[in-house]
Amino acid sequence: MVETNVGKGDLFNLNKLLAAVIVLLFLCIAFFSFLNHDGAVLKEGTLVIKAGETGLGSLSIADIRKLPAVEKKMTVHSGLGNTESDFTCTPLLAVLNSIDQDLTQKYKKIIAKGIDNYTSVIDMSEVLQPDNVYIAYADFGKPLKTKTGGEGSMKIIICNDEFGQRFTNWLVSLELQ
Ligand SMILES: Nc1nc2c(c(=O)[nH]1)N[C@H]1C(S)=C(S)[C@@H](COP(=O)(O)O)O[C@H]1N2
Ligand SMILES: [Mo]
Repeated sequence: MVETNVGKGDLFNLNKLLAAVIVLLFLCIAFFSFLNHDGAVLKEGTLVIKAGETGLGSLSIADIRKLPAVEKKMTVHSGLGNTESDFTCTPLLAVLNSIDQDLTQKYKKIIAKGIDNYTSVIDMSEVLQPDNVYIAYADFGKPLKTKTGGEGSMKIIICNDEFGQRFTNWLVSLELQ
């Protein structure tokens, strides 16, 4: 009699444990699909421009190629040494103006983000300086490589930054603040 009661109690606890594990698994699935949803929207070769959660526009490299192009030869001093570059790029100001001429007045700074979630902050005053902030899409005439080595990526270059830390590679989004 006593043994049967103990057995029932164990079974009840096992069911409770099982239910808890299943609920936990569901929560994990919900959490990761939420993360994945956000990641799926951002992909290399497309630049999403937003203000907070509001999307202002989305531009492909083809869209950016239609804007006035500038060739920028430069030497970037990074941790690995000096790298010679000959970027094909377009001023970030032209990119913002192609969406809405008022953006530079409405917002104070820009958070640039790479596919690896690397972020750098650019002040709007820097964007308004002539010959300073560009979006590059080719180097020595060749499309920039994606993080995974594919073709077609974008990069922020800031001419007044001597060391390329804020040169956001694999650019996927600009958040205006
Ligand atoms: N997306 C992304 N951009 C980045 C980084 C990074 O880790 N991720 N590192 C920065 C740093 S610290 C440096 S020195 C330069 C290196 O430039 P390179 O990788 O183009 O040579 O990239 C900058 N841009
Ligand atoms: Mo660096």
